[in-house]
Amino acid sequence: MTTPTAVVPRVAELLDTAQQTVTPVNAATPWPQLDLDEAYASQAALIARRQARGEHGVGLKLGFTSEAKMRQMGVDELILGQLTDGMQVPDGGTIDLDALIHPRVEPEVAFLIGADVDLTAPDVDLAAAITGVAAGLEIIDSRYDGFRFDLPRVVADNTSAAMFVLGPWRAPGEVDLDDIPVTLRAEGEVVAEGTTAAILGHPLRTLPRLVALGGRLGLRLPAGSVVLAGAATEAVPLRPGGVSATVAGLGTVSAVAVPDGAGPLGEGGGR
Ligand code: OOG
Ligand code: MG
Repeated sequence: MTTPTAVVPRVAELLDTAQQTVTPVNAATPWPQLDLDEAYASQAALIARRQARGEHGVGLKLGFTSEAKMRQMGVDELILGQLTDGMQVPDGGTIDLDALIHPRVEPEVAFLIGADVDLTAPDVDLAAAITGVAAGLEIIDSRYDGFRFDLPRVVADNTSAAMFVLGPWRAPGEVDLDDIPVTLRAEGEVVAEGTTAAILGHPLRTLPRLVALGGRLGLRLPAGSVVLAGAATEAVPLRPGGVSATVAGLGTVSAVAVPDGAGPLGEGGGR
């Protein structure tokens, strides 16, 4: 990693403010050129700001592990983002659309890491540390106008991470993740379909990639951490109403998106 430059705190502040004010960074905003190292440093600074507000890291996510996602977003490299407790919505819980700019939802496979893992250690066997597998929903919400970015920008924006929901954990020995149908539903209707094979051929193949990327960034996964392996399908716009993801044989996870104005900040609250 290069030494963080002066652009790093500035970018973190712009993106943090965009998220907190639910206002995208528009194309007119003066924007420094970032290389990928500076982008990951900006992401770390963004997470540090959230931690300073009392949030805690709860895991890591990978992005662009499927062709469908890479094609949709026009990028071709796997990326890593960080999850905090402030982003987690309980299974069956409510997603406040007031807090989101232009949210999209995608189905995920999630892993529970049962032991402390230092990703910088040599010969890390992350698969051996898995104690749970679950279906997940990820709500992504780019802080950039029009959901448009290049690779450094989406990395700085913590890979568009906004919220996530986890289904019930299953023991890893109980589930087969090889080429399993993945279905995303909104209001009961199928809105995206794929297979776990779309995730680098098999979701477990994401783990060495996570170790390589996370190790380079000096990250650790304490016992109890969550890993999102990356969406198997394109993301779809999140509309008011129920949304669910099902990974056949693994389980279903759901949430309800509550329309703008219906939350506690609507009707007189406002922002
Ligand atoms: C970036 C997030 C990608 C995934 O599962 O591939 C991601 C984006 O699409 O805005 O989370
Ligand atoms: Mg994702």
